[in-house]
Amino acid sequence: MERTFCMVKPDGVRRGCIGDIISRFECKGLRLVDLKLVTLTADQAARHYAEHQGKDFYDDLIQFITSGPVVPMILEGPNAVAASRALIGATDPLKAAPGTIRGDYGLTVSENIIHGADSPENADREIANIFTL
Ligand code: DAT
Ligand code: MG
Repeated sequence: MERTFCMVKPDGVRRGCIGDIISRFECKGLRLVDLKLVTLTADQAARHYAEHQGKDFYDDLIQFITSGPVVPMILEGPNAVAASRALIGATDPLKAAPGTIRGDYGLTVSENIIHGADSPENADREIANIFTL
């Protein structure tokens, strides 16, 4: 059994998509282990997106992810990382297939509704950053 970390971003919360998104994960068979509604601190946001530091979109990304409440969650199931990434779809909602969360709910890469960890190691690190610290 594998655990992953996903997080409804501020645009998803503002637009009232929390329930629909959680429902998709549940219907897929992933078990919800924990979730909460919080606004990330600047430090949490910087740690969460450390790999993108220095990129041209980094400042906007930090501004956006701290702009309102998010819904971080821990999901569990066989191949939870790959399964959740498949449900979420490509980073750019314009390229994400219809039927994926980003393909169905998003329009722009800078506000793409949801985050999903890309490896079990990053999932553990992201869970520690946002649920433990
Ligand atoms: P993903 O969220 O699919 O793992 P990523 O890790 O490459 O994608 O990027 C993290 C977030 O940064 C992404 O969800 C949205 C934002 N982002 C990525 N590329 C971008 C770009 N070219 N312009 C603006 N925002 C971007
Ligand atoms: Mg990523």
